[in-house]
Amino acid sequence: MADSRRPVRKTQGERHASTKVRGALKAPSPKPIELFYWPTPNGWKISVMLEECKLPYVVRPVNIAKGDQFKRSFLKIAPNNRMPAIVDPDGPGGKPISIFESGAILQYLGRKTGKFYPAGERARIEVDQWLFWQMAGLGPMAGQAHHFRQYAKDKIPYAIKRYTNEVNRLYGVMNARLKDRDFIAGRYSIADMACWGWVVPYKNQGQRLEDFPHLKKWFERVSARPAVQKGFALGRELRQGTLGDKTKEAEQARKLLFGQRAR
Ligand SMILES: N[C@@H](CCC(=O)N[C@@H](CS)C(=O)NCC(=O)O)C(=O)O
Repeated sequence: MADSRRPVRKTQGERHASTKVRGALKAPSPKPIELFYWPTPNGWKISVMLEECKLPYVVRPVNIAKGDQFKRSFLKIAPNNRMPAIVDPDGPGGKPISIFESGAILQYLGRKTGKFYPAGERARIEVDQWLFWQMAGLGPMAGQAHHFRQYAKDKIPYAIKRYTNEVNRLYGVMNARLKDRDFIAGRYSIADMACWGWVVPYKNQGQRLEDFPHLKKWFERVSARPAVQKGFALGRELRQGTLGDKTKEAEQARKLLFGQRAR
């Protein structure tokens, strides 16, 4: 994780902070949200949402391949040693707040801005159920598919089949849902942002988008949004290689990530 006392690079997001109105009194620029981030499907959810909402933010890289997620300063914010997390200096009551778990962060940012998370109870429930579906289903199952297909040293046919099939089933659920609508839960929302990043690596999950035509169209629709492209590109340069590589670095990262027990 970057030292938070160090001056940080301005991100695209920070550009939104200054509003110049000639001759008028300038409203104080909102303090940027700190985004603890690494470019992965869970990280993209939040970089995309910040870009969509045009909120000012600064990136605090959490290099999970090098163990930044175990640093004491990060654990104070995210005790589960997983990114993403945020610190909003302008939280409820004007006081700072830190949040971990990408679903909770999306809901918070949606409530804070009134964007991409409807306030009406029925519409909100629509979004919530699909958001939780992603958090508890699509994300974890696709993660396991990545693990057993790409990263596990021993190729275990049962595990590969189990998670590839389960992701296939989940893609089928999304495909059916998108048959007669453009977005997962009514209007474009945090539910779409949550799911999108997990469809990006569909090939690594052993899936073909051609088998899911409604999902494919939705994926293209969401991918075409400028904020999605910006959020997806954020920090791409930070990541070198992938966990499945045969390099020494990848081997060390796999040891660090896949042998975790209670500390
Ligand atoms: N449920 C968490 C999952 C976050 C998560 O798994 N993050 C991964 C990267 S995608 C991570 O930080 N891994 C670090 C590790 O495994 O030690 C969320 O959605 O925020």
